[in-house]
Formats: sequence, structure tokens, C-alpha cells
Amino acid sequence: MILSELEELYALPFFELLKRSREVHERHWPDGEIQLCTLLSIKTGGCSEDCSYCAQSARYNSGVQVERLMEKEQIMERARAARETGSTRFCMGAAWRGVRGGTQRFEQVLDIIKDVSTLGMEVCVTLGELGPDEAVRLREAGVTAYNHNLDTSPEHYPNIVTSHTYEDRLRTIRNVQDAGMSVCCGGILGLGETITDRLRLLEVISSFNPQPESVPINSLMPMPGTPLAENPQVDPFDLVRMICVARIAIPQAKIRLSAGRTRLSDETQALCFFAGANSIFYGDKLLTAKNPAVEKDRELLAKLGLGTLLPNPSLEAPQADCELPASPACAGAGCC
Ligand code: SAM
Ligand code: DTB
Ligand code: SF4
Repeated sequence: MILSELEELYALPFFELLKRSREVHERHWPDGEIQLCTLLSIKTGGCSEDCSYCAQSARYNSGVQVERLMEKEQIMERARAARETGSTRFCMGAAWRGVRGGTQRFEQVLDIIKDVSTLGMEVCVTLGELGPDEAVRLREAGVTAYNHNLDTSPEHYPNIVTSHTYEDRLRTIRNVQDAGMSVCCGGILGLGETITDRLRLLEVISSFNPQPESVPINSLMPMPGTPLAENPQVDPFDLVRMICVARIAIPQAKIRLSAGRTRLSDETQALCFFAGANSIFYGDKLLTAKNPAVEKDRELLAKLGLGTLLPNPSLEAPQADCELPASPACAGAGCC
């Protein structure tokens, strides 16, 4: 969808927008289930990049302890535990600028993925920048989806990150698509962006061909020591509106209500689910930040009568629409 269409939707009266997104949601997701995803930081802190929201950048004194790549057996234990608690997707994150073939750490990660993928959950990884060969090897090892967020609009991105570009991010996404993995791509609210920046992000993401399989909507978790530590909290109604517009613009994607749920009331989360959010990170910790306790989430889902999605480890990457150019719309992003 183009910016003017997204702006028109965003400007609707709140209940009218909710009604429209609910209609789209019910049409595409008639079972109304929520996917539970477990997140694990397999390599924490010490990252070379300067993303100004991130506690894992080596450039800020956030107090995050730098940790080496976790041992495979420890990761397997966490993955088995995630499956036991009902997660159908296991997402592994690493604080790297990217990975390169031929390095020992890439081979180690491939070996980990091979084992995790035997457990019957969808396997998602987020390791930073990828070239085409690395992307193919990750798919062959058993990755179902690759998370690589664009985070904000192409215009606002250079205010937030200077050590890599929006175009670098788009190139990785293209490599992921070409390798046949599903794309998980979303953003963060609360980076000092305007509503137009948020809608520009949706314009870029919704113009991918194929559209992403999942779209995480994070609210900034202000991390001490980072340049954005004092940013104000996102207005909950703005968050719900963003979810509504994302649901309408990217109807077949799982919209993940991601970082920031510890600061949302149950009622706001319920509105997000009504608007079309159908996936959450489940477990007491995100990468370094807090997430609601498992028991609290169970209680909330039960209170709302929301069921959870069954595993689909053979998740196929969405197919491109042959009538459209088969790549992320860089032209739409105006960045190259
Ligand atoms: N290094 C890889 C990368 O940048 O793609 C993977 C890990 S990175 C931490 C994954 C995503 O987490 C970021 O793109 C951002 O959307 C989200 N994130 C990081 N710190 C955050 C924070 N303080 N609040 C909300 N989301 C955050
Ligand atoms: C995503 O969009 N959000 C997750 C996951 N993808 C990797 C990460 C959230 C990180 C929140 C801050 C932290 O835990 O340090
Ligand atoms: Fe590194 Fe990713 Fe954090 Fe940026 S968001 S500093 S690339 S871990």
C-alpha cells in the first residue's frame, strides 16, 4: 500500500479503523489463534554497530554483560523447554553486525540450527547482515524464517543508526527471499519518529514481494546508557492504530506484538489482539530486556479465550506475486 492510502486509514476514527482491521483479520485468520514464540539470545552484547536503541552495542555503557556464543547443548535445553511450554517458534538472536561463510562461528551456528530444527518448531534466527551464500546455507541448515528489521522509515534511519544503512538492510532481506526463507521484518515505535515515519516503514514492508511472513512491532524498551534511554513511552492508542494499519496492509502476515509488553496494560494488549496482532514472544526475557512472565501471559490468553497456534515446522516461504517486481521495493524506500 502506498503512503497516502496508509495515511487515510490511520486518520480514521479509532473505532472505524479497529472495525476495518478486525474484518481483515477475521477473513485471513478465522481461527483467531496467537502464535507463541520463544526468544533466546545465543550471543549477547559487544556488537560493533551503533543502533541507538540497543543495549548490546559495544559503544554504550548499558551494563549488559558480553557473552560468547552459547554452547549447542545449552541452546538445545532451552529449545526443548520452549517446546514444552507450547512455543511453536524458536527465535535465536545474536549481537553481530552479520555473519560470513568460511568462519568458525558461522559453521557453529549452522550446526546449532541443524539440531534445533529437529525439534519440530519453526526456527527463526536474527544474526545481522547476510550475503546470498550465507542465506542459502542457513536455509539448508533448517532455518524457516530470518528476522531482519528495518526498524523505522528510510528517512529517520540515519538518525538512529550510522554504522550501516537502510540499503544494507534491504540487501540482506533480498538475499533471504532469494534463498527461499520466510522474511520476518518489522520495526520499533518510540525512536523519536513521526507518524509519517511509521507509515513509511509500513509502506516499504508492505511493498515487499512476497510480503513478509511475520511483522514484529516493537515498542522501545529504553535501555540505560543508550542515547534513547530517556525517550517517552509510546501512546497505547498509537500502538493499536499501527497494528490496525499493519494488519490491513499485510493481511497474511503474523503481526507480532513484540518488545514493550511489560509496559502495556492487559486491556491495551487485548485491543492489540483485537486489532490483528496474532503472535507474541513468550518467556520472561527478550534478548536482554524483560518480558511478561509465562504465567501472566497464560492468564491473559485464558481470560480473553484466545487459543494458541499449533506448530508448523514445514512453514513454506510466501510466494512472490509474479505481476510485481520480485524484490523488496527499494524504489519505494527511496534509498538507492
Ligand atoms: N544484530 C541483529 C540485528 O540487528 O538485526 C539481531 C539482533 S537485534 C537486537 C534485533 C532487533 O531487536 C532490532 O532490529 C530491534 O528491532 C529490536 N530491538 C533491539 N533493542 C531494542 C529495544 N531496546 N527496544 C525495542 N526493540 C529493540
Ligand atoms: C524483534 O523484532 N524483537 C525481538 C526479536 N525481533 C529479535 C528483540 C527485542 C529486543 C528487545 C530488547 C532487548 O531484549 O535487549
Ligand atoms: Fe548490534 Fe543488532 Fe543491537 Fe544493532 S540492533 S547494535 S546490529 S545487536
